[in-house]
Amino acid sequence: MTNFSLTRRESLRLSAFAALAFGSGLSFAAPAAAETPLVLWYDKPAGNWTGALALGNGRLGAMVFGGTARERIGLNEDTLWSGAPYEPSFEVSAEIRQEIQRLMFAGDYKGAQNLAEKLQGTPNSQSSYQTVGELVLDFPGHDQVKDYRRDLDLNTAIASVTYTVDGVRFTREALSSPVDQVIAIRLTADRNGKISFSATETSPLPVMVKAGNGNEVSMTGMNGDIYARDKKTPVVKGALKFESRVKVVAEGGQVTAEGDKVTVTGADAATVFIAAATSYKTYKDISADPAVRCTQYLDAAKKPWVALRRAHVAEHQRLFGRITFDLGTTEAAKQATDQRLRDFSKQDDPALVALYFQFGRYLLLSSSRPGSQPANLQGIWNDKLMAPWGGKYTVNINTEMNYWPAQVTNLAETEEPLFRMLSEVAEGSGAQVARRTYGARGWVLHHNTDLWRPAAPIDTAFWGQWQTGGAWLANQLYQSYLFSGDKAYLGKLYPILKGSAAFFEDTLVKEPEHGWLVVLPSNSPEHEIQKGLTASYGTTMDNAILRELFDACIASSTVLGQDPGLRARWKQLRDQLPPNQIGQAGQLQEWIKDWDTTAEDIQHRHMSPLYGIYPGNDITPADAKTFAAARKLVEMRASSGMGWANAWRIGIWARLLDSAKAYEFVELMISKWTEGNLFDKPSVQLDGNFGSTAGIAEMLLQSQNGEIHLLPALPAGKWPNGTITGLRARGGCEVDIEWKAGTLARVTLRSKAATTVKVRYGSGVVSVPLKADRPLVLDGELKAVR
Ligand code: FUC
Repeated sequence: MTNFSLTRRESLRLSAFAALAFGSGLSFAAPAAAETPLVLWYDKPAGNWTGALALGNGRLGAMVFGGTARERIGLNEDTLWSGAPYEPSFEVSAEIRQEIQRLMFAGDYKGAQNLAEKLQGTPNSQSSYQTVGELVLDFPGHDQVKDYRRDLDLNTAIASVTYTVDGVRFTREALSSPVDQVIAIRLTADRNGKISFSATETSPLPVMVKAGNGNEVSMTGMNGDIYARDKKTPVVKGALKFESRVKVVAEGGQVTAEGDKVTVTGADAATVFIAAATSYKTYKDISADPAVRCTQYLDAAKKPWVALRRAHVAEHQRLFGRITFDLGTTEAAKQATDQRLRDFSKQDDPALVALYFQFGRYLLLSSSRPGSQPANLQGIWNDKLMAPWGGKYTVNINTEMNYWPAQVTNLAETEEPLFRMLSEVAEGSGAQVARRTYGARGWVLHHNTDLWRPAAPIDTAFWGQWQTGGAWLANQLYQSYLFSGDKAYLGKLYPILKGSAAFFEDTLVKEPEHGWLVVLPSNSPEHEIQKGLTASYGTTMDNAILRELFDACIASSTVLGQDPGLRARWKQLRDQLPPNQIGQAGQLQEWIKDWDTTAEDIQHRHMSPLYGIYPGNDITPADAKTFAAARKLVEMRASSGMGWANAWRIGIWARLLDSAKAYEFVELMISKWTEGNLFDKPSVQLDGNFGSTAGIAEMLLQSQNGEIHLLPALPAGKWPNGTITGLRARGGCEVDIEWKAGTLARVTLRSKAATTVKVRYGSGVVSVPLKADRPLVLDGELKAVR
């Protein structure tokens, strides 16, 4: 099914034309911004990392600064992490577990938390994602330039820089190709013989940089060690080799390779190819040869620029182009992107919302593709050796949030690395930790993992002693099945779900007060009950996650016709979990006891107890009392000092069907929590981008309650007219929505298989049969028009 609109076809033709033109050394004046709404553009080079423009093919990341006399391009390869394969678990005695339980039930939470230090992994820190370094291009004489412009076109995933020096117009285009597995840069000028530059690479890791082969520079090195929490003591020695190799192909002029540089003089045009690879094969095997890999990548990419570019653009658009989003364009859209961000609260600029929404999709596609590593805290873009929080997979919210847009915004393929990571955790460390630390079957994952897939609790019990990270991810992947209806996928997922359930079957304990079954010891991620204390049991988030997990197991085993004998047991466990409780302030309780009003940080960033509203579906409008209590809790939480935390609030408010509040957080994200290059702030993590994109989608379409709910939280005053095409709903349906003057005008539904769907708009609900691959159009009153 193709979703390309006319504009997209036109833009495809335009890009193909531009490719030909650039390929032949011609260049164009910079297009006016308003003509190409999916472009981020700036009139100056980036001053720092958060101004640079991100490119990625899932595996290889590039940050393009757009300098003139010196261009720096930050380089990342998604398997360059510190350390080497390791397993952090060890035997913990049943007596320790029983003593923790005794202390908890006796009300000595602090004592229980202290004893839970004995459950933390060895090491109790994890690996850091590490930068490869930078490609450096020096252009002699390009200090004073005129008519400068740099941009990133989300439609083509190409970053361009154009400027004039001494009457010559120079153009550079950069891309990270998912097809050819290289980063490539094309340098052209509007006069022959004007391309002169040198290229080299640098890295903060100990490396050897050497020119050779007539037109290449290779940078070879080793990764760093994993450090203890003090960030000084090495605990796992680095053992991963890596290489990045640059190859320069010029048309005309001269190319020399000497010392640590390749130099091009007087060429008509040139293409710089950058390959990067490590010795990582799997989380257990690091025996690959990065030099061989670089050679293979560079050999395979030996193509004319036009062909490389065309294949790149086509593959990017195949996925990115599935959604179009138009909220209208105002004069504001003519400004440079950084200016629009600064002025967002002061002017009407709905097109910036559409750009920001699409940027989240762009980042996900650029940092997670089949075969790559999952998007980490920074996607794949990191300029440090010790990234903040290690740039890890923090699974008490951040990694999940990265993937919230995957299904609803029609990028299902991006989930493959996440799914693969989860199976690796489940078969490896997750099972080891379950057995050794808890004496249980199945598998468990605590609040972080990394390239080596460790599953033990880490940091300290305060942070790490939370057992439902794996179950949360398993639930999220089960949701993918609800979107696609793909039974083969469910068949592969089922052992992960079942293994997660098995762990809790063996470890849930009965609390004495009500006889409920609880996860113990646990916490409500990072939220302090009192200063220094997070340890608890039976937290609201754990209960909601486990209800969904057992439900998913029952449903999957039914669909797949497996394990009929386990269903009754899962149902029984599910029904004995603590129910959602309403506290004295009328709020949904975060913990098993009503501690919310006295908790350390009432505006805590994590919205863990609201998991049941979003992204989960444990609390629905049908349960009006709990739904109202959830709303009360969000009100108490107000806003947060972290970007991602505000992004989460968009989705929650959308699920609470409050368009004004949801919009308030969209506005807050764009005006306050977004860097010049559209990265989430603080820019050390990109989850806020992903969470915002997903949240905006939730404002326009929801499908968690067995019906396709159109425009459930549309801020009609802010976005009076709009069209979004290609959103996905659970049940295998694709949905295009058009609204005018704040009300639904038209909806188109498509499904690959014949099915009947329920469609809701406001209080109106209709049930419509869909034929396979035959779009059905309904009008604003939900009547079929053809
Ligand atoms: C969680 C959050 C922090 C940060 C870190 C990566 O621990 O509480 O704010 O996002 O993950």
